Amino acid sequence: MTEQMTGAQSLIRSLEHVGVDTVFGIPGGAILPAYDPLYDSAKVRHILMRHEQGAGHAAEGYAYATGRPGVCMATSGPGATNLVTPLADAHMDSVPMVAITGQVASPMIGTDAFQEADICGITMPITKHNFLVKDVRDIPRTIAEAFHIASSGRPGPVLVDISKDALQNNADFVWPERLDLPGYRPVTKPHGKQVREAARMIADAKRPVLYVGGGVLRAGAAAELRVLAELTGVPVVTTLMARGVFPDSHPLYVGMPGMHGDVAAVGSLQQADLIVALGARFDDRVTGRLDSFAPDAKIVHADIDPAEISKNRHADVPIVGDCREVLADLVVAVRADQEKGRQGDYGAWWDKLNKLRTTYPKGFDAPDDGTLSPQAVIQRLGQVVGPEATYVAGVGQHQMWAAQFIDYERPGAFVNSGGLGTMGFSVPAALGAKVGDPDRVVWSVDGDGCFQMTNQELATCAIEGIPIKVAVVNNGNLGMVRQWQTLFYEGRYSNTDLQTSPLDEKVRIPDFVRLSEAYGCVGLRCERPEDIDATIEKAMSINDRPVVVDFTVNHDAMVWPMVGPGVSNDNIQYARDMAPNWEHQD
Ligand SMILES: Cc1ncc(C[n+]2csc(CCOP(=O)(O)OP(=O)(O)O)c2C)c(N)n1
Repeated sequence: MTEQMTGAQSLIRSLEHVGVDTVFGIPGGAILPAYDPLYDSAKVRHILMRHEQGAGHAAEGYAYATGRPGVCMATSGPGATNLVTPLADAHMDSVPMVAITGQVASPMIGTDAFQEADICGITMPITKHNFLVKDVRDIPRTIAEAFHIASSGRPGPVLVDISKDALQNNADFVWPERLDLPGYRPVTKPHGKQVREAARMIADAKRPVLYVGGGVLRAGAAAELRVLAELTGVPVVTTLMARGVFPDSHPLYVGMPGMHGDVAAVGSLQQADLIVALGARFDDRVTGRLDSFAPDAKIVHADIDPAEISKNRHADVPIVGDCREVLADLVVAVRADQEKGRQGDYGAWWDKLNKLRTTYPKGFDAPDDGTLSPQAVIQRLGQVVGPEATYVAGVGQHQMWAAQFIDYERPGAFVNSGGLGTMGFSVPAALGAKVGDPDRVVWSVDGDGCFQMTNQELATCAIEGIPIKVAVVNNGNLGMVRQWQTLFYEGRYSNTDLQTSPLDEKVRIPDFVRLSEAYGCVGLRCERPEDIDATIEKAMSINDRPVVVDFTVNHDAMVWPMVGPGVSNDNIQYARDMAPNWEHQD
């Protein structure tokens, strides 16, 4: 039996149907009809955010924590445009997300009506797909399709823009029996021939590397990856987006490649004769200057999105498929080869990589003026809190240090904005991650610049009972930009001093401790190396409220190693003006 209801009611009913338990959003005129039945829903919790950008990042954090699409909701016009940044962020990092926006009534569309914005047009290049719904009868089917598209194939953000009259009109609620999406058929099962070819190349290679990207995380393929690595003995590098998918403590783990990657990981790709890229996209932050990247390597490239393959680097063996299925099939193919006596010999390769690992380990110099070293703060945080917590970074130096100095042992332990590099991601994404997985300790590791972009969501955390913990790595500056000014602009620090921890200590604008307290959180400050552990332990002991720690740190610390922008990976610097000696390694 069908039931008559308003479009708004059918929207909420549809969300319930697809299993949504949380929506992050802010109401307004055009979406207001939807907020009315939401008030009555026993299944869907709405979390009232302070900014739509926060709602979008919270949805992303929720998706990271649960593997299910995060949902955010906004009104038309400015509400919808405030979602642009998180949509672009989710698109770049393949985060499943459904954004629902209100649109002005359909007769008003195109008239420059109050709070009208063509959000479908605006977000066309930064969503996996988007829908404009003007007919109340289309709402259930569109919601079903949106969730299917967001979470299948290469995950991504889908926007559903619904006109106000569609929300207000009445229709029978009809849930679609099956989805009819012509042209949308993600290939998950890889071709056997290519997989066998890849296995053969792994056996023949002398210097192979598994280059593991975020696609392996999204595919939930950590277990399969480990089996393949252990079966073959091939070294593993994980990108920024894949940190934790392979345990840092594993002997086959060589590190993170990229602009601020480990020397051994960067060197392994540069000197490889075979790169098996799994759910990775040869991002410029990984390849450095593309024309000098891994000159001797043959490429096996596996990805669920055929558009990624050979986009930046030609693939000798292209494999289209879900990384979990690709890895599972590769394991079978490698085993079959090994039973026939075909097995790679990588002894000399490992000797070389081990030498790189021991010669160029991760490290940092402690400041000699008694101030806190940001790397030490982040390293101790990881050690005291441990690998079961979720760490959510902002963007900048602290993000790189969080990637470098916290040991990740499980998939999903590190959440960050890799592709878009979005300042303001951390606090709301941590909020979303905590809602999605409330039993886990969630630490936002943020910069003083990033924190000032979205810290109003601390109010949301305090009011909604979402006890995240925030470590503000407060160097008083837009640190990463300042680092580039140091290196490339002769130390001319144009517009990077934020005055959040001035060296003369007179005024802090804002004072993060007092700001946090004003938001209903506990605010702590740590300024001396000997207080780091006690401060972290104190923060860990508070679980009924959000906690913010202002770690006031040295202003001059820099992120090393570094491959300069537009520079070849061969020229990675281990520290300022210090390059590894590759030849010496032979
Ligand atoms: C929204 C946005 N605006 C500007 C930038 C450029 N940017 C990259 S890192 C950075 C500085 C970040 O400063 P802070 O949050 O204090 O972190 P730190 O580098 O000091 O650790 C800036 C401005 C960006 N990535 N995102």
